[in-house]
Amino acid sequence: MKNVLRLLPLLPGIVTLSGCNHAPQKSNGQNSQKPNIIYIFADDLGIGDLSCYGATKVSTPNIDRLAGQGVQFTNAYATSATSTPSRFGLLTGMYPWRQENTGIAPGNSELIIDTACVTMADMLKDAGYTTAAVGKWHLGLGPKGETDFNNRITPNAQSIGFDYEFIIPATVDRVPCVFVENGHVVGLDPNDPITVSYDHKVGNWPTGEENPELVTLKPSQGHNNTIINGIPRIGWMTGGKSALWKDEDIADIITHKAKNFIASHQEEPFFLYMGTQDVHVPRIPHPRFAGKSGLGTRGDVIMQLDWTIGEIMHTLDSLHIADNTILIFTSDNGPVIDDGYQDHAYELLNGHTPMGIYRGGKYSAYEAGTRVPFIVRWPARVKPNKQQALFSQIDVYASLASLLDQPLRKGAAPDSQEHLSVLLGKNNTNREYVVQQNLNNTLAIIKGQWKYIEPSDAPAIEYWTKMELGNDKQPQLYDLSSDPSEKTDVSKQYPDIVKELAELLESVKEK
Ligand code: NG6
Ligand code: CA
Repeated sequence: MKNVLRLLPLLPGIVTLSGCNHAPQKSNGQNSQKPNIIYIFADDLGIGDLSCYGATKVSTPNIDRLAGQGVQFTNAYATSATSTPSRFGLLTGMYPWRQENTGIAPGNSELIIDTACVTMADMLKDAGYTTAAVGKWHLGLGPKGETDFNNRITPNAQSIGFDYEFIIPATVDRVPCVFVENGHVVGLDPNDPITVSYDHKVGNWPTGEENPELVTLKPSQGHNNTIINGIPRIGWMTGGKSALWKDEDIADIITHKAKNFIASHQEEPFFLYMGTQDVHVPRIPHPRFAGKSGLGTRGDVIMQLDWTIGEIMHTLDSLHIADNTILIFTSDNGPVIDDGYQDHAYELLNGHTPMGIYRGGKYSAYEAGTRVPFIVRWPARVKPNKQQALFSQIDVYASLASLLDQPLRKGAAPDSQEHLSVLLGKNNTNREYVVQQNLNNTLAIIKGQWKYIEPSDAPAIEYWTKMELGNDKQPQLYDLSSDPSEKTDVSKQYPDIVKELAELLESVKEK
C-alpha cells in the first residue's frame, strides 16, 4: 500500500491532498487534512523501561495509553547504539556510518548534517508542513572549527529544514548548559560571553577534578570538568551565567515549548521533532518526581518522561487534533544503568530490567543497544495493534514521504525504504534486513531469524560502563528466533549463513 491517503474516500468538498495548501480545517474526525506528525525521541530509554513493554517496577500510564491506542512494535530498531548517529540516521535517511564525524558529538561540534542535505524536515516542508525541533539536538551547531555561542549561531536546525528551534545543543551532561532558540542562546547577557572548550579549562569556574568537594552529584566515570549547578560536566565553559539552565526545570521548559508550538500551529499541518533529555545522565527530576518511583532518580525521570508524553497527549486532546496527529514515540538508543554519575542506579534497580531479556545495552551491537520501544499512534487511520515486523527508524523518512505522496528529492534519504504499511501496522512484512551500529561503528545485520555481527578489533567491553560492546575478532551469528538473548554464538554451525550475511552487509556498505 503505497499511499494511505490516496485510499481515503474523498469526502464532498474536500480538496485533494497532493501538494495542497488549502485552508486548513481541524480534523474533528474528517481527516481531510494532512496529519500532523510528532516524533519524540526519548534518550537512552530501554525496551524494558515501560510498563506497556512488561516493566512491573515502574509505571508509565501515559505511554501505556499511547501504546494501547496505537501500534506497538517489538522488533523496531534505532539506527545506532548512541545518540548522534541515531538522530543523524533518522533525519537524513542515510546510515551515519557512511559519513565521518557522526560519532557522539561534543557541545561545540559543527552542525554535522550538511546544509545541502535534504532532511526529513525539508521533505515535510516540501509537503507543506511547518516544522520544529525542540529539546535534545546533539547534531552540532555552527561551522567547522568552533561554535560561537555569543552571536547568531549558524548553521543551525533552521538551516536543515526546521522553521523553529528550541534546543539543548548536545546532551545534558555536556557544556554549554544553555538553550538555543532560533540560533540564539536564550537569556544570554552580551556582557558575559560564553567560552567553551573540550580541550582545556577555560575561565576560572570550578571543575569536578579540582574541587570535588563542591559537587552535589559525584561522577563515577569522566564528567569531572566544569561544575554547573553542582554537577560536574563533560567539557569546560565560562560565562553566560544568566543563560544557564536549571536541570530540574528542563523537562518543564521543553514540554512547554513543544506545547506552544503545537498550539500555535494547530490550524496547519505541523511536524514536531522532540528530543527529551530524559532518561540520560545526569538524571535530575523536578522535585515533584524526585523520590517518587522508589527506584532512584533513573526511575524518577522515567516518570517525568511519562508526564511529558501525557502533556503532549493532553494538548492534542484539548485542541481536538489528536485524531489526525501521528504521534511516534521511541528512543535514540538502548539503556545504560551507570553512565557516569554516582546516582545509585544499579543499587536501586530493585529487580527492574531496562534491557528486558536482551543482551548488551547502550553502545552495544547486541540487541539491547538498538532494539527500542517504538509506538505509532494515529487514531484517525490506525487501529490499535501489536507489530512484530522487523522495522528500522531509517525507514521513517521514506515511509512518511510515501504517506504524503511527496516525491523524494534527488539523492535524498539514500538508505531509507518505504515501509509505510508496516509503520501504520497494516502489514507485518519484515524489512529484508536491519543494520545495527555500535559505538565503534561495528555493524550487525539481522535477516529473518539470523543476526550476524561483523568481526572487529575494537574492545569487547566499553571502558567506562563495562558494557559488552559486541566486538569480537571473529564473526558472530545468533539465531534470534530461538535465542533472542544472544547467549550462543552459532557461527561455527552455520558457516553458509555467516557467509551470506557477511556478503549482504558488504553489499549494503557498498551501495
Ligand atoms: C559518553 C559519556 C556518557 C554519555 C555518552 C553519550 C563519559 C564517561 N561517558 O562518552 O555519559 O554522555 O557519551 O550519550 O563521558 S548519548 O546518549 O548522547 O549518545
Ligand atoms: Ca542516547
